[in-house]
Amino acid sequence: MIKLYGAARSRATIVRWYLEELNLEYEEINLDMQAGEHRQPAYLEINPMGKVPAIVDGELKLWESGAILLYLADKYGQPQQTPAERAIAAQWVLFANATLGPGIFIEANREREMPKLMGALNGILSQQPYLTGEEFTVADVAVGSYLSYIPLMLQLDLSGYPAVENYMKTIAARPAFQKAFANRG
Ligand SMILES: N[C@@H](CCC(=O)N[C@@H](CS)C(=O)NCC(=O)O)C(=O)O
Repeated sequence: MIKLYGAARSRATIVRWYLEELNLEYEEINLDMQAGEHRQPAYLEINPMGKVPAIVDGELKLWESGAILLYLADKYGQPQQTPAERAIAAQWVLFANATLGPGIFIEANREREMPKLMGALNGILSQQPYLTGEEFTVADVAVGSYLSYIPLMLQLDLSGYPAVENYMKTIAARPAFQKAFANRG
């Protein structure tokens, strides 16, 4: 069974959401970060960077939430993906972690980045229900997670991005999302 290493209110929620979407069985190990469990040798064997989330799936130890999402998509998600489809998934996962997250959650970037990024997302989501088209995919877990962290962590007015707000409501209604976010500790 897949083991998910996380901690309360951590990015483990992103991985938990996708594990739930894929209906996979998994065991969750919650590290006490206040007590420094993520810096203990036993966990550094799994992630030498001492950060969560990480998974263990058989022989594989894997860390970085984006890499974990892409692995799960590849192994357990939509089958027979073309190189182009896999690249589009990677594009959105990298966008979420490297561009959207820092653009919104690092205060010094927000004023400059938020209108561009949220405006573009609003344009895309005005045309189609999900980021890659008609189907919910791993791209929606990656980007949707960061969008869903906005009302949980920041007080930002998103009313200028109505298609993004609708999208956030749609994904938050998914049972897998509700289970994952309810268990975020
Ligand atoms: N880019 C990494 C970020 C991981 C990360 O920063 N995790 C935080 C919790 S959300 C953490 O483990 N912090 C503990 C520390 O840095 O000591 C990912 O997406 O997995």
